[in-house]
Amino acid sequence: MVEYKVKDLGLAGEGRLKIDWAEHHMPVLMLLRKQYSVEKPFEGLRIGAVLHVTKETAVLVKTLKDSGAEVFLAASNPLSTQDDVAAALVEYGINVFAWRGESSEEYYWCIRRVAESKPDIILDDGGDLHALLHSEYPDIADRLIGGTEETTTGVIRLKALERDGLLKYPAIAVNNAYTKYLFDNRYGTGQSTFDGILRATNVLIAGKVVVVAGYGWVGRGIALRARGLGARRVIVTEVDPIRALEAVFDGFEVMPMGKAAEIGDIFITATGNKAVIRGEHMVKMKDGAILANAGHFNVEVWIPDLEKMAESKRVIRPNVTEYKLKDGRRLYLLAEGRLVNLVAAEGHPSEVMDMSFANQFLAVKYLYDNRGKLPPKVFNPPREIDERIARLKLKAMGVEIDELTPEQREYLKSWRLGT
Ligand code: NRN
Repeated sequence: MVEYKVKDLGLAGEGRLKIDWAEHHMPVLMLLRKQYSVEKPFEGLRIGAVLHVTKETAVLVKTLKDSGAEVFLAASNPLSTQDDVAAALVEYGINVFAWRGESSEEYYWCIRRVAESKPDIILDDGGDLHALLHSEYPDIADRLIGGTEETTTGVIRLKALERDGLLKYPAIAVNNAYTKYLFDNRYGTGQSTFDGILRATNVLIAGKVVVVAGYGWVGRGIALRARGLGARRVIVTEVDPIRALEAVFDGFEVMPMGKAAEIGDIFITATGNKAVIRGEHMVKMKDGAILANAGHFNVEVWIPDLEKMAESKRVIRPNVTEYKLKDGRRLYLLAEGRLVNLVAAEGHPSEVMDMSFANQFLAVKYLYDNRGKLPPKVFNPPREIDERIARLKLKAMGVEIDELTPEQREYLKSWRLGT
């Protein structure tokens, strides 16, 4: 008997079409499903997941279910759920508690359903489930085989739990797999962020001044795509001198937000930190400046300052709130400051989530195969998982590479052979 709370089961038909589309663009995960739906390694296992409920996540959780697991799923953001996909997953036998537009009480109600399902292994995106289990369900956290974490923000929170000696189970930082962050964070977010901005505003990027706060893998991808879409200037702001230097040598302008605020047309935050764009910056902004966030939580554009400065506000387009300031200037906040790619668009394309979620699947298998043997620490995914996914992806793309000759293998191992 499937437990669920979704917007409308009647949307399952549309959801199935979206999932079919995603499955056709996720060859690596489908290969894993082909193998493990026969072997059924997760027979009898209860898996709790807090992820963005999208067509790509559907492919992952269907694969986990086909591999024998019972899956409980809640959304890792109150606004990112694709309701038709959620309906199709219930129809498929997944226990889903997710709908677009959850209040924060409802958001936590859904995550609690997953926590209280007594999972053996959990998957998280952003760390809210890890934090909730440690703070309010210690008995469930104690019996967990382990957990995974999808994104940079969540890994930072897991590391903090480990540093404070509180982490109760082994955790795999899926975000840190090469085949995750080099592709998902950089190329996925680079494209999906502009997908969200364009669907929400339909503005022309060409000729505009785009300001990117944060030059991590996400910021690198966004700056790259801003350049590709013809932005007149791409300005990066940073606090880390090394990343700032890299941005300079990558050909982007670098300056403090206090200066960028005066010239930017479109501001995109990707720092994982709070209050990156504050009132002191907003007061300097041009009439019509657009504020968007690509980070996990809605704290990077400091909304309380915007609310304080505004004389009035209105939703001028779906996912676009117009804040009218006392001097008549208007600032536009996208997606209520939440991650614009998943709220105003569909998140990253399936091709890149194919690798991220192949990492999630194989991380779950690694935790299960090594149950009881791993200490309560944060681990990067084993190198062999990364390489297996890269090889499968190359094969799926019809790309062949060279093999080391025995002499080369010997050469790389020896210190004697030189010039
Ligand atoms: N389409 C998507 N489905 C998607 N796009 C980005 N993400 C998605 N999750 C499910 C996540 C990325 O892996 C959001 C996370 O914050 C990021 O690490």
